Amino acid sequence: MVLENLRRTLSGFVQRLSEVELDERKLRPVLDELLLSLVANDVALEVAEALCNQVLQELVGCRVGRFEKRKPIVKQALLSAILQLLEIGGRFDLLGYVRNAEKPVKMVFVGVNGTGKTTTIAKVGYLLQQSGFKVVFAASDTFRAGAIEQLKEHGHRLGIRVISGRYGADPASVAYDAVEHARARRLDAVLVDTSGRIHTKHNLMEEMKKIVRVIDADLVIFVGDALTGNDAVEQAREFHKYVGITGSILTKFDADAKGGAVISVAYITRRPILFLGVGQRYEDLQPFDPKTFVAQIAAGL
Ligand SMILES: Nc1nc2c(ncn2[C@@H]2O[C@H](COP(=O)(O)OP(=O)(O)OP(=O)(O)O)[C@@H](O)[C@H]2O)c(=O)[nH]1
Ligand SMILES: [Mg+2]
Repeated sequence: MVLENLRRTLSGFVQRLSEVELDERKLRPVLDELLLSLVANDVALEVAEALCNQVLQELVGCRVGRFEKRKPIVKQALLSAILQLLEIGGRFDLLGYVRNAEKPVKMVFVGVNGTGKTTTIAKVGYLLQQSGFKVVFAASDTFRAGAIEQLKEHGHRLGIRVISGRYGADPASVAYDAVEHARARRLDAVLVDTSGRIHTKHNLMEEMKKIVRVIDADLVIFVGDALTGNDAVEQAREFHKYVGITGSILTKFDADAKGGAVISVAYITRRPILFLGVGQRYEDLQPFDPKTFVAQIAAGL
């Protein structure tokens, strides 16, 4: 027994000799290097800094082997922090949600012009249809020339009815008509296309708020263009602040997007990423999987 205790004490002593405690001075150079990699991968600077500071706090005071390399330890901690962030809102299973929710499920797609709202609505409509749900589109972008025809073209190809009004009509009332249509025909989901191009941010946000309020939307989905990096982050912040979003879809991943926007948008909104847009065909909508995404990021750090 005495011998056993002595052995344990001795081995603890030897272990302490071969270990060092991590402190900020040892960690900073490695963190700075990883911060630059994150930024090079299009993560917004403020988000990259916040993640690195979080990792620093977690690691300071940890004991590691004296000759162990610091970088793999710090990198692993950073990747865990990113994974935790991406799983924060829980995975959002859209099909499961629609299956269990009261019908019709009302979804409003928001975002600035050109990010891919209308294309994404067509893709989500197709996905729902493939799963046996009955869907209607609301052409609530009554602002941009050609917007109504664009949605109608998708509706025509997919065999999905589009409820529309005149250009200049109140977008909220078009959305409301689509909900009434869905109720009368016992449809499963209403997908509302909105305008991204209003003169001022204030007007745009007021218009979105009104649509969401008038139809009592179940889901508000932010659509951002992953290629625009920091701009997408600012937009997500604004829409979340003024309208409140359920989650995000980031588009154009087929076009060489580095992926940082996903991390930044998740960090700023603390809401799940639902899908990634990976092309222009209806099938090009990929459910977002945090683990696969982090594995891809890991390869690039
Ligand atoms: N490569 C690629 N292109 C996409 C993707 N999603 C949308 N696009 C393209 O992006 C362009 C703009 O898409 P829209 O769906 O019209 O964008 P929007 O947000 O509705 O634009 P506004 O109605 O002007 O506000 C179109 O040329 C789409 O085909 C994607 O995942 N990958
Ligand atoms: Mg559009």
